[in-house]
Amino acid sequence: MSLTRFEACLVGAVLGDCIGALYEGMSVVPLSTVLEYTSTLETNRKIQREHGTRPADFYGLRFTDDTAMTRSVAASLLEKKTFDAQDMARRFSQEYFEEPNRGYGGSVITVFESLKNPDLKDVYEPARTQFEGSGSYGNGGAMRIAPAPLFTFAKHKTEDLQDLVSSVTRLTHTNILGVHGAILQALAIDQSLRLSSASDLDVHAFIDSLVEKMRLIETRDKDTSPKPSPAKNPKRKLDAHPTPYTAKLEKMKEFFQKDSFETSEIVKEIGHDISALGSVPTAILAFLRAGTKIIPGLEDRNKFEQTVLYAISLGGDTDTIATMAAAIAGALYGMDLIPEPWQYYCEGVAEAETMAEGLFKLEA
Ligand code: 8NA
Ligand code: MG
Ligand code: MG
Ligand code: MG
Repeated sequence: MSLTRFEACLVGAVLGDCIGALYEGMSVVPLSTVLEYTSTLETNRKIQREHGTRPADFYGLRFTDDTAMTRSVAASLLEKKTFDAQDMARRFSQEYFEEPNRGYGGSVITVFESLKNPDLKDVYEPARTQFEGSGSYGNGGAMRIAPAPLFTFAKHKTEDLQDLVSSVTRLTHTNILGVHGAILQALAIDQSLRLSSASDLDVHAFIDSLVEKMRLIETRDKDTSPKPSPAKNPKRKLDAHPTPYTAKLEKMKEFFQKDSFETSEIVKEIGHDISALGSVPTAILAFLRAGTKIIPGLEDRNKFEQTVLYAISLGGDTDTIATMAAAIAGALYGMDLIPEPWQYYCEGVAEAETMAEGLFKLEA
């Protein structure tokens, strides 16, 4: 295992967030629009290099809540060298109050308010009481989880990954769908780290391995949360399935048996919204599709670039879907496939590299 794959996991996540944030909430995002934007970044960088200046109208891309929270997860794991709920909760809350305008979800900010109270005994309590006790099913747990699989990988403690992810996620998201989404995202990164970057990506093997794990997890943890829950008022047919993540992964296998499938079909069956169930499987699908088929219009782009551009073109919660897809892709491809101009113009890349290096060096 090489450092470059750890770095590309966290750097990729930053780039997916920064670039994806330009389109967040747009239900339709033409691929050509995103491609044109990144081409402009590349041209600007070339001019900047040649003339030593930055075009006057260009200020660079800021990261959002996805990266802000990922950094807190990494910083806490690095400083404590273990999971420390109080420390991580304090970092989430402190980070939010330092920079509240990073585009946080509408409800999670009330958790940060409560976590600010120095007399709070149980840091898990504020999240548990969200949504009449059903907890948030948003993708805010999954979007920040990349440091967790890196941590357990470096420490040779992959058997602890699920518990770690659950503990990190439940600080803000206690709905079982929020927790399972974060676990699925972490498992995908862990699988990606373990693949040989020299051999072809096998979509069916990758999905089957996730299905096997998620089926066990979903049948073990029945959804006992009180209302409201998306299963009670499903947006998509598969959301009401008793093991919905498993069902969506199986559905993806059907998609991949066809030569091509449409974005509208993905949105209808899998989703592209701010729920974990409506975005984590989508991010995995983007990674797998870009990793195995050339996306029409992106013939000149490498697999990492295709992953990010395609993930954003699926629309909806674009920063979060792209950050998750790019973390999985980076963990496989390493830094060689990550364009320098994208790194240059996105905020937080150097810190992501430093944190990845710290995680890589952790010892068992
Ligand atoms: P969250 O926990 O506040 O959840 C996000 C939203 O999901 C909530 O505000 C609710 O509307 C809804 N929700 C979650 N759980 C329930 C429930 N049990 N019952 C009813 N409604 C529920 O925040 P988060 O951290 O999960 O949010 C992450 C997303 O929000 C990311 O995409 C992030 O980038 C951010 N964000 C998204 C958009 C967008 O338009 N897609 C815009 C700004 C910010
Ligand atoms: Mg965001
Ligand atoms: Mg988002
Ligand atoms: Mg380097």
